Amino acid sequence: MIRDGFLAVLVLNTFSGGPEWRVNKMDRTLVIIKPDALVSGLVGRVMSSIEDRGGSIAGFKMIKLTKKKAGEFYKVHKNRHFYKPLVEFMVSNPCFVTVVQGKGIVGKMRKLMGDTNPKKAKKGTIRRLYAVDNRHNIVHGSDSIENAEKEIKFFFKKREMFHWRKKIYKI
Ligand code: IDP
Ligand code: MG
Repeated sequence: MIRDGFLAVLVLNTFSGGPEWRVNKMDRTLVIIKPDALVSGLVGRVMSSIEDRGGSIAGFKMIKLTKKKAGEFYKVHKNRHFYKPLVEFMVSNPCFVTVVQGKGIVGKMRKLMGDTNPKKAKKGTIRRLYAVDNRHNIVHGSDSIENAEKEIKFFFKKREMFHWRKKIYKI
């Protein structure tokens, strides 16, 4: 209930479907917060670091991957020794799929994640800070603009992504 004299500060969301939702054709990427992050209570910290780097959240949902979906997502690695355990890991618990938007965001998110192997990842990166090993490494991030578009489409319908204004709505 909003009363006289009470200042309610709300974030104004405006929703628009269709291809125009992408503000100024801003770059976007797919970040997956993997099941190990959820289990370790790191979801908030990962999200904070994404926002701290200037990433705007355009889509976000919690999902439990099926083996079929995880296997398809990582099909490029089908013949690698780590493929099967990777799929098992990704379906072990829910994860958060996230569309992140911003200038040069694909590279920014890859830099923030760090090397696949946390031992090789630079100081301050998410994987260096939180990952256990090169399988359980907290986050996925698209590795190119082209793959980002494909990966976003793999998880999100247009109506599941949002265009919102960077403006505080005051009553
Ligand atoms: P990336 O996530 O840094 O882009 P990719 O080579 O695309 O790394 O591998 C996809 C995922 O597969 C990694 O994030 C990690 O979870 C897992 N993975 C990659 N290499 C290995 C490995 O040598 N052993 C175990 N798991 C691996
Ligand atoms: Mg990759």
